[in-house]
Amino acid sequence: MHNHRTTITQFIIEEQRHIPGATGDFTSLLNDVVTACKVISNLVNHGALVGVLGAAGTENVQGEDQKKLDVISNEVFLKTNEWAGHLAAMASEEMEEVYQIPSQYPRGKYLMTFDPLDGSSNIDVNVSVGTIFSILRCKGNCVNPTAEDFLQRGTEQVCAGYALYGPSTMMVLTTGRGVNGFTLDQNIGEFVLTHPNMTIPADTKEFAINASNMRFWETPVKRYVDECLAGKEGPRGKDFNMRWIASMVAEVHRILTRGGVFMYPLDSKMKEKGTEGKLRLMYEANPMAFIVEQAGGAAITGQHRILDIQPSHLHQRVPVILGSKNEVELIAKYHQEMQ
Ligand code: AHM
Ligand code: MG
Repeated sequence: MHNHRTTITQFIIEEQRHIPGATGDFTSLLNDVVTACKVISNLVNHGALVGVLGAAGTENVQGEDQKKLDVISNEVFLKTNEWAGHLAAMASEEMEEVYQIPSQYPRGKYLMTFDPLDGSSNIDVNVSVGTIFSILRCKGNCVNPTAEDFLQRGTEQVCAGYALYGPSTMMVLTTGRGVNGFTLDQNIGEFVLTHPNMTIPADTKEFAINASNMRFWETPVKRYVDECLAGKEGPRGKDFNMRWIASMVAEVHRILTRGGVFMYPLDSKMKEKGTEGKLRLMYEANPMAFIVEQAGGAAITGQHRILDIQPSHLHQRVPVILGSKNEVELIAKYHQEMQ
């Protein structure tokens, strides 16, 4: 007998049935997001064969060098999502201004923020990269939304997700009713539910941080990592393992799969430069925090829960510490003790 598998389309339609008054708009929007991720996955897979690797020769709003694939993925995301009438506007890590829906298309009731290709500094060395997105309701001006309309707390997100372009392409989603993971079946061109109800173990023996910044860390982070490194003989009484992929999507995916802690904390070098973190609140921290919390984990800046932050600007950066709940709570305690 044929073994029925749930496709992402079926899953989203069934999810929508739980939303009172839902019209099908949201299902349709998510289908377009899925299509965009499939297109990007295909480009990433073919890499040098289709000439998409290497530098674009431009900088984004953050002053970071853009890769060709950053620019192409951004374009794919915009074009795939602009026409259907579900969105009022989009905002991308790669674009300074809010992207208005072209005038020939109808406007919808949702806003979307995205990082089209996170971890793209890894792309030329063929390490996993991903796309991160977050969907908000448009509450104010839905004709020509401004940056202000996007500045909603992470708790307001309707949906968040990421696509991971790794050995297999996966899509992981939450609409606030748990976290589910889908794997792209290349033979049928559909994402299939393979990881229902993903949960993060509360304890872990694994942490992820860029240790080259160690001399700039603040005391609580230094204390936490030192105690992990002290292993069995130290205050934690167990040996820890360390990982750093430099690709947040791959890092969060590992944590969703087997637990762990990911940290990109505030440090003295950032403070000197006048920035408040490395990762971006609207494109990276909020969607990942929503997913991690929905999977039973926690996500903080050190001092605060990420999802509670009232954003002050579109490209705001924040420190990020997320993953297994008990570990994140311990790091939060170390921060409180410092105050
Ligand atoms: P990006 O959006 O420009 O790719 O930057 C975000 C990435 C994250 O995926 C990753 O965790 C971090 O930057 C790695 O930073 P570093 O190179 O300092 O280790
Ligand atoms: Mg990014």
